[in-house]
Amino acid sequence: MNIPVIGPVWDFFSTYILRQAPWMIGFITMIGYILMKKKWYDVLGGTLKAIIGMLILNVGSGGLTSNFRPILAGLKDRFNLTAAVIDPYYGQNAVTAGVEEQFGAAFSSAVTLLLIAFIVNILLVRFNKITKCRSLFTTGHVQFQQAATAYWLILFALPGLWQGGVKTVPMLIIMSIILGAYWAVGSNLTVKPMQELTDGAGFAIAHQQMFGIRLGYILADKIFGTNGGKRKKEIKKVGDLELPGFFSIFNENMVCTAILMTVFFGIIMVIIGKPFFVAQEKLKEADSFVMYILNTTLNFAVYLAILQLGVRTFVTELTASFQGIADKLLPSSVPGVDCAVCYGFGDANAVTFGFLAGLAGQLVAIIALIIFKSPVLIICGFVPVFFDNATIGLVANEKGGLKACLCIPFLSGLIQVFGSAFIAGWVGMAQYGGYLGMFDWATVWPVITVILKFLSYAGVAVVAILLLALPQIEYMRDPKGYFLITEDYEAYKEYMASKQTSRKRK
Ligand code: ASC
Repeated sequence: MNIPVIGPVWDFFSTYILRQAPWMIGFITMIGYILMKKKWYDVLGGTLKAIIGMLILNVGSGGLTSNFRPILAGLKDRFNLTAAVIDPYYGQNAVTAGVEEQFGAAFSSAVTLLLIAFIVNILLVRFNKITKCRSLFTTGHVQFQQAATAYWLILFALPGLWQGGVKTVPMLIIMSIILGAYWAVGSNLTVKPMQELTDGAGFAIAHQQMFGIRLGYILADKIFGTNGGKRKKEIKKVGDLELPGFFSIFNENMVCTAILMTVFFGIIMVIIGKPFFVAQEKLKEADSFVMYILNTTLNFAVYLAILQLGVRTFVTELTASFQGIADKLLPSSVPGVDCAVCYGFGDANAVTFGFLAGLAGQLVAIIALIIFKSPVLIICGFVPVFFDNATIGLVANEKGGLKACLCIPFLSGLIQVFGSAFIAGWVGMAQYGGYLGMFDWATVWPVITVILKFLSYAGVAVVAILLLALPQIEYMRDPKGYFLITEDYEAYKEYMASKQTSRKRK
């Protein structure tokens, strides 16, 4: 769809701002501070800090991904598997190749879809007295990946939308409603877990495992925690572990990460074998493989530390300035940010434990697919296995302690593989070598696709109603605390404490 009025300005905005998280975060910070009528030099300083912080975070998360993605994908070559890699970037390539081949047209609508769905998200937050949505998506690179995958899934389910042109308006409107509602509702689900984890830092998660975060939060509390204060129980979190003797070195996050990653990735790299890495020109035949493994695996702790520095640099700027937006434009709302932002909070080791438990779950699921001769094979991609499970583990640890931090990401790892195998096989994306594979895209989106496939256009209404009902249900369960938690977290805590005391008295 051409938007003649906005034209080149929009092109510039979508390419360089909306889809580039650092600039989007900087843009929002700038608007927020301007609305707060800050002095121009404060606006400039705050905006720069936000952009730089996010760029630092990107160095960390990009470094993790580029170092460890080839290793996991290497398992595929080592065992000669024809498998789809679950990873947002492999998924993106699969969509691009698939749309071209299946529909004979270059795929270009994801950006337009992204824009309209983003407007749906803004409107849902703007009218949150009615919709109860409190969080705005700001992670453009993720939105772009999701727009591409949603495009395929919806087109697969509703082929009638395709009328010989990639740019039909009804198609984009239907897609935007579903995607925009998913963004608003999904990130809204993370408001409570994040406010509790960060003691009211004032952000939600706008990423690819938002339902996973809430599910992990609920399960951790119900199974391993106090069940909303109903059960008397002391929660032993990862950070409470007091390890004796040699094990005490694991209390230090960097050391813990370094040792665990060296063991786990070391084993995987030895299984893959030196020739693979030589062929990839990562090292020369004459170089020491042991030192190469150590250099690679120790870098995990390095990138994690960089990532956390990035979070510390930008988070306060973003959330302080967002107050301006919440006061003037989007009442009672918080910014939805990259999942990695929460790694600056909670027990640092929970990130590592969650990841490893998720990896174990994924490996078990992959072996099951091989044993049961599944027609679709999946291979772990680094982004889902790390970023989903570290995040879910961190939240689970907060509510349910160490056991929750290990069991729930393990379960999530199983679900990521089985859910992705099902959906990628069914819609035909597996044959193009990849699928997005993040938690919500292995659970919520397969369900949405099934509903749309079997109910057709009525399914669009069903999906929209089901999604939009979620914030309403959460609101009805606690009308008083619902907006207070974003508006004034200290007051919210007092309110919760008084609720607990009055419950005990009864
Ligand atoms: C994703 C994706 C990334 C990472 C990053 C995590 O889903 O596409 O590049 O997660 O956002 O910080």
